Amino acid sequence: MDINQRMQEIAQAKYGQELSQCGDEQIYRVLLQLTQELSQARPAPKKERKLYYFSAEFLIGKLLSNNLLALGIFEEVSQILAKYGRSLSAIEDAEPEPSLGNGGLGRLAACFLDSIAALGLSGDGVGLNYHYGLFEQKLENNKQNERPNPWIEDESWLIPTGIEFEVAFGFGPVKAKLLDIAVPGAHTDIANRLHLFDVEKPAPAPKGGIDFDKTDLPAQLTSFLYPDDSDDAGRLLRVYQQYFMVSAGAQLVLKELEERGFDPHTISDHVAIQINDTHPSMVIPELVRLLTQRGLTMDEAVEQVKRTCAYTNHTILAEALEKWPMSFIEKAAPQLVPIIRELDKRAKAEHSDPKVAIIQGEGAGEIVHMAHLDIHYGYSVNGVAALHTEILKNSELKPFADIYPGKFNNKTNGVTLRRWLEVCNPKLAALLDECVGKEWRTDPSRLNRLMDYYNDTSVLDRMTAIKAENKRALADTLRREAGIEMDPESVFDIQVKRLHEYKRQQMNALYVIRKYLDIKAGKIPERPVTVIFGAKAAPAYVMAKHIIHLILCLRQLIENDPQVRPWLRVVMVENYNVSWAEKLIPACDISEQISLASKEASGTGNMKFMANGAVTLGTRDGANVEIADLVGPDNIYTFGASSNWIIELYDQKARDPKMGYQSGIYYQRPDVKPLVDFLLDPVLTQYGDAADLKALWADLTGKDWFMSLLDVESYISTRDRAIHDYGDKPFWARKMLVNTARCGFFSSDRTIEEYNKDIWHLK
Ligand code: 26V
Repeated sequence: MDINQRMQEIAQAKYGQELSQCGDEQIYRVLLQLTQELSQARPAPKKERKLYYFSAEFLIGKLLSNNLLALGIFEEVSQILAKYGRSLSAIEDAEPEPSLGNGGLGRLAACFLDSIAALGLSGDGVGLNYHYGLFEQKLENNKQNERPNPWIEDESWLIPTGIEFEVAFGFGPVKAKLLDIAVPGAHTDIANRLHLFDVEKPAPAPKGGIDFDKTDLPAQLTSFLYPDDSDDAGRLLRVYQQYFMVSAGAQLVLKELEERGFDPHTISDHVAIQINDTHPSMVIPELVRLLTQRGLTMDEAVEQVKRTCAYTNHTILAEALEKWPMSFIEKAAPQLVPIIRELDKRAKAEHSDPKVAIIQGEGAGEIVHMAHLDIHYGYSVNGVAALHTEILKNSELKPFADIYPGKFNNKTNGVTLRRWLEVCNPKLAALLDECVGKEWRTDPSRLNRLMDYYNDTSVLDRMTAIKAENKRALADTLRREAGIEMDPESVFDIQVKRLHEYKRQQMNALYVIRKYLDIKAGKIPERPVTVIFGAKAAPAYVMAKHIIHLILCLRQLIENDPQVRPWLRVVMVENYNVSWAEKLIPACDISEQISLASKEASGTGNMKFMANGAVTLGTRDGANVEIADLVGPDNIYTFGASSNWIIELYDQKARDPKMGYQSGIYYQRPDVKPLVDFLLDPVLTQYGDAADLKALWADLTGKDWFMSLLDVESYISTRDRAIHDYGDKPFWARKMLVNTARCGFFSSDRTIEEYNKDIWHLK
């Protein structure tokens, strides 16, 4: 097809004018239509066995560049636009970013769909079409406020299908309308689909904040992603959402199975369902129910489901493992209750250990343990990084690993290097083409050949120059969009991820305090550092909001201090999302991955930073362990207590709650106390809310459940060492080079090949 001609035709038909006369937003819509036409013209792969990736989140990000790349017309379109003096990145500004995910789990699902399609495999996503998605973050008066993020426009990536299913809730039936987003595969000619279910009449956006009537069903079913679940109405709504997704999804699976000409008795030969964390776990009893309706006996249905469903665990945090009161399920989906009881009875008959029961408690206190349902009735259980899987097998899920040793397997996460290198860092991608050949784009293991340039000063200099350009571009964007000034010559030290105590943004803030106090005492750092944060806190997560408050107060304090400002800056980007990540990651020097060892299942930001030549400063946690193995100790900065030691400390504490180590550190370590006490200093509290900062101080000195104070000293000294090393340009450039050279393992294409070989067996 002549792309230029088609673009002109669309512009004429839509706007009655030539492309050259169109504004950026109009050109965006022309390209949206073009991309949709090309994607929809692609066939779905015709295969014997098809995967359905069930997930409550798909953090797909903007799709224009991604899809142009997958369709193989990214370069051509960029050149056509250049002829009119336009750039794709400016045009992409017109595209709203869907926020259909919270963080890592949702973004992983999006990377996986990209890789499944690129590998030509038959695999679709199944999820929900949240209208306001995850909230939009506003930073006001040094605090986070939330607003709805309406992202759906009249013309969007959503394709109406006309397909509808009925979902039977306790209060009555609701129609689930299916909308699709095309997922064209790079380097293939197929397209898969992301299936998003929606209600017929969605509720309008709430005015002002994100409060809404959680009992207004069905209208509110697809309003928000995981609405505040700190109260029962919110938690119950979440169960309704989950059942809506899995019931409609299971019906879609069966409809397509029948259309492909297969008998429901043989579903496990033709379908694999991957359950992404426990949010879609009700698909198990729902599928049993639907199969028995279609003539299978209970035994047959259970057997088929057991061979169809596989479960991925994404966290070991006990508070994040879903356990629903039976009364909630009774209310939302009463027809599932007898099936869950039957599944529980069968599991109990075989395994008497109460720790592995699906239903625990009695009477009104009965709860359903969703992960236990998945493990008994799925054929595979996987963790998302080597260390995480070992912890699942040896501690968190040990009783299950003892019963089903063969089910447990590891699938270390990955990221699509198409979005996270080719699209977001085109200059580095072009250099890689020159050095290792364009083949790395289909075979990321080729990136290892970059090691041949370890001593090539011209390549090292070019990598340094590209990093500098990316840093300037980020500084320009921040100046333009947020009025933030930063010194592109300074070290860009970045921590971007959801705000959670276990990720320890508070420990990063303690480092900032250390440097601030040093500078005030006349101890000038070796070189200027810009400490960049991006993080959303769950609206009801009080301590996380206090940490954001601390960061923002520190920022203002330093901005107002001409003595400190030349050496230390704090920047917090507002509303951190996929688009911000694409700008921040290529500009990063030091990647902060500082979770308390054993707590971060994998991390995927760590992999994106690594690919873009940032050097990791991290604990030996999640996939950091594998990054360290791949790059070697000279090309990563690790610090802090080991995961084994941390697990032992938690065990001790469980045995004897008085075993406090944290407050001990505060009182015993003379270097630590002043950092924490600075939270009470009027020098700081003048910029914010003294009570909030005091609450954070009290938590750090009395509880510090995620042990920031345990690691803070080794963190500070290791970070100082990294910043020192940065001064030796060739020395640092080699570290950058090794990181990019070794990132091929973290391509999600590799991860998906492993899922397919070990779990899905798609042919
Ligand atoms: C959920 C919740 C919900 C309630 C309270 C606290 C809490 C804490 C954590 C979570 C996370 C849920 C699952 C999740 O997003 N896991 C992330 O999955 C990524 C992809 O596998 C992985 O890279 C991250 O390490 C992991 O945190």
